[in-house]
Amino acid sequence: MKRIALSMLLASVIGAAQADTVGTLEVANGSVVTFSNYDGEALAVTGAQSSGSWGSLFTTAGGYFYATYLGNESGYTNDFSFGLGNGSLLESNDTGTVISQWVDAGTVNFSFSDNADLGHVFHNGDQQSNPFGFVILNGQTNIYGTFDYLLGFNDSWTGDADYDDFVVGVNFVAAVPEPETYAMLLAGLGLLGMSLRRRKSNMFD
Ligand SMILES: [Ca+2]
Ligand SMILES: [Ca+2]
Repeated sequence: MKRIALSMLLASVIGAAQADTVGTLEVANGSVVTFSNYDGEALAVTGAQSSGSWGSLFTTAGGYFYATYLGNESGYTNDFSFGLGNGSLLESNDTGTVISQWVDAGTVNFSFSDNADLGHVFHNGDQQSNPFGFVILNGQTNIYGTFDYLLGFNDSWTGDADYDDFVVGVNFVAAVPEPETYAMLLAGLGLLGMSLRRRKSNMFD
């Protein structure tokens, strides 16, 4: 009986530990949006785009969020950027530049900024105001890597809706338990085993 109880406990503990390691990047409040004239620099690596979704990105567990600069289409005095934690991606960066940030489960804290014309800062989760905001495009593999999603920002200064003014590829890697977690788990199981053995030997005292 005790052996069954112990194996059940072991299975549930291991199951819980494994559940902690599984986390994904998901779209919240998504709704389809269509657009045209996606013709930014990112075209060369992403192909033509004509639809995506509104919404925000959230993670189901803690982990590392990666953002890769894929290109922009800006002119005149435009100056766009992408912020993630203390890091940012700028127009002056080389395409392929990557920044990363630890994120807790929930809405990912990133933003797009229009630093010139309108001075807008648009955070993930803000109410989108067509055509100002960003669309979430399907993930893909291109010369810069494999991405969970592509994000296309539109600054709307001219009222267009092409969502190629600043393009970022994003990835999420869920946290893996630290070795200490496993050490504590094994130590706990060891104590349990000792107490069971002690009880068993007491039966024969
Ligand atoms: Ca635009
Ligand atoms: Ca554009």
